Amino acid sequence: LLATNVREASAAVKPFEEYQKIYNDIAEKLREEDDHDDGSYGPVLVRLAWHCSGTYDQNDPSANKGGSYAGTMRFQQEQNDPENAGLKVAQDFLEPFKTKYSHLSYGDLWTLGGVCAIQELSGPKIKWRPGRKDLGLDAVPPYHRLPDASQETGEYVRSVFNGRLGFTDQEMVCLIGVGHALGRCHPDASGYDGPWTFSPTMVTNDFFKLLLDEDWKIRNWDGKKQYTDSSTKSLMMLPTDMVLKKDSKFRKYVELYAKDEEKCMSDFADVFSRLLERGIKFPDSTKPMVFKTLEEQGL
Ligand code: ZEM
Repeated sequence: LLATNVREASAAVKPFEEYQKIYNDIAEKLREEDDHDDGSYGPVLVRLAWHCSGTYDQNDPSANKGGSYAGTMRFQQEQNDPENAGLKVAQDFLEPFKTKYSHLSYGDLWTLGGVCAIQELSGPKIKWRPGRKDLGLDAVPPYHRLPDASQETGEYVRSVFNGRLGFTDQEMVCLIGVGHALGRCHPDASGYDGPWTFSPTMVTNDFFKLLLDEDWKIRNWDGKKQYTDSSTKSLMMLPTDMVLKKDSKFRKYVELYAKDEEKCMSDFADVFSRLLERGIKFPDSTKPMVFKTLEEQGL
């Protein structure tokens, strides 16, 4: 018997080679289209994978329990969640692969897009499984499940990442810090502005180093409250990011990941993979897949 907060993935999936082909298509498009932001659509693809998964609530047995399974961000209703502003770009980027590989569900497409982006931006290998199914409008999760960046307490961050998503302190620190090594904030999307690191198209542990080493001051501007580094004034931290430095239980993991990049990357690979599978039960016949990068294939 399945718990009511879990959905069963389809066992009727394609062989590994088919998904490696889709991975390669996405990776090649990422390489070819470098006209976005800092030169890559990769970061926004990672954010799409996170936002379609991060709506999961382990306590919710209703039809609209969220998570990546149901591909409901294809509905206007979910796109209109203010937290999802700016993600249409990523959906549009991936849409041609839905047309080309019509057997692929949106949940599988968007999570695979995130896996591909992380690996192609020199991140670790992320295990991935297919079998999510598109569900209807009644599966759209309610708003306010995705975290609100203006909150500045550990209690709030834990209410999302532990209360709803079931992650430990260490796992949430790892997810947030590696996620925010990538990309930037857009005034016309979230209202925040700027990148977290000097290499926003590379998966690194730089977020942790910068958070500890730099002197972060509230930015003096007429936008939302955010922090800026005193030395270059070109980087940013969100209020929720600063919690990782201020809360002593979080901070010890920030220190660990700042010092040990290898541990940081292997923990991230594991926890990001589990994030993409929250609320889904996969049949034993579906083995986790690990894709080769374009570079490894000499492509
Ligand atoms: Zn983010 N994130 N995020 N995040 N995120 C933004 C951008 C990106 C929070 C948040 O409010 C914001 C995780 C956790 C949390 C990425 C990945 C991951 C932006 C800027 C905001 C405001 C959006 C914009 O303006 O376009 C909060 C409050 C979080 C937890 C407390 C986790 C976990 C992530 C992945 C593992 C990425 C890659 C971006 C950059 C997107 C881009 O377009 O460049």
